[in-house]
Amino acid sequence: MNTGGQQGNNDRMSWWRKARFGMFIHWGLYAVPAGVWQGRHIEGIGEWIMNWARIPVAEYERFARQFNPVQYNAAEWVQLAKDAGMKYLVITAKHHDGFAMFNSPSSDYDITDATPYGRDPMVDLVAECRKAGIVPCFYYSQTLDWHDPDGAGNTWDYPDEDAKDFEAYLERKVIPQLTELLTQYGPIGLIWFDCPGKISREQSQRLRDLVISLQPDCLVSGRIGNDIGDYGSLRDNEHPEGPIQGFWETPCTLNDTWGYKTYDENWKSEDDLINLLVNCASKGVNYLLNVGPTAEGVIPEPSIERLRKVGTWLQHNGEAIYGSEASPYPFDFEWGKMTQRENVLYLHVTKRQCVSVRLTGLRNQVRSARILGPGQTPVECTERHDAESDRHCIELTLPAEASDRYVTVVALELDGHPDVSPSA
Ligand code: FHN
Repeated sequence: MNTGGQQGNNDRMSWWRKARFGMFIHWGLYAVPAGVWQGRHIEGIGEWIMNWARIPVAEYERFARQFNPVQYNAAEWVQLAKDAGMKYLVITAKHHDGFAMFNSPSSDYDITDATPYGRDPMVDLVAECRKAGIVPCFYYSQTLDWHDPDGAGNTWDYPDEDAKDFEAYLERKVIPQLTELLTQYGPIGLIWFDCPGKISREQSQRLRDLVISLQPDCLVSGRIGNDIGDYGSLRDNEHPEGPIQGFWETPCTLNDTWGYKTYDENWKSEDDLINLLVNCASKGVNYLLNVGPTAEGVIPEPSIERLRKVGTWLQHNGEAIYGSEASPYPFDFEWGKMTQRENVLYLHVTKRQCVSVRLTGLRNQVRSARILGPGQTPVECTERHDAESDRHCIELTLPAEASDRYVTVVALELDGHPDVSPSA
């Protein structure tokens, strides 16, 4: 697990904690080859194609001349995030290939100078996010930069790693570009740094200080390095199995790549996605789910279909996710998982066809039990003393006709803050 730091406090982290679900967007020049180089399918995540195929800088730069996302429509992307029930959006402003997907006055290797498109897509994206109430955020690769001779990672054009002046790269490229990102678009929710690698503690600290000096409320992801992020990042596609203290997020893919590949059709089902979201929420972890648009600016249809279904589920069940906290129990149940908010416990029944839910160890009185969704169907709840375990036991019988196709959520309203004796 990446630790990444826990510098954030409850005030600073408030919007992020409540959000629980965000959209990640990996969009860059790598969407032009889209997983294919010189007629070969290149294995691995698509945004790494320059590295996997050892594409020389001069050849990779040519993708910029082909990058013309005439179908890009910021309003549609943001509407999709909204339909999916996502509350923040993190887009790659610069990934490891070093190309700035925004207007970067300090560099010519950016979308406005180097592509036929010639415009800054971030202007509209941020504006649409604001209209929709979604927090706009930027991803920025601070250490790996395969374009810059002093950035880390490009050993095919610039093999002598020892000759690289990483400090000069930070001063020449990273600091000016972060300044641009934090001064050109108004308030930004967070900078999603990634792959810290060799960055020193002092250098990470300098980047953090820069972000906060420009925008005091802007968060910094744990992958800034040296444990000085506001929150921790789990590994890619890592799903928490047990309780985890502090502020955490897990970045996840919909298929097996972040950046678009024409031939990656290994899509997770909407059922999987809803279950993964529920699992994250039950451990108090944010779920950052990726889409990889094409070079024309289109989000692949299988992503759209799935995200809309997750959003429909959230329309009925969002009360159990947004602003929720981790389950007070340190384990999952045979019927599913739990979240809590104020004096309500949310029982997420992930096991299909489960009609009977049993919960022991709850010391509160239950005021009401209802299934979230249309009708808010009341649920019969019986309380008794379980002689075998010598514990208080609640049993709920779920009416089959009110069950959700994916995950049925029962809201148990209690007489106070949940008080449990959490032994299995
Ligand atoms: O190398 C990157 C990768 O391309 C992608 O951006 C992911 C997203 O979490 N982060 C790095 C690998 O962990």
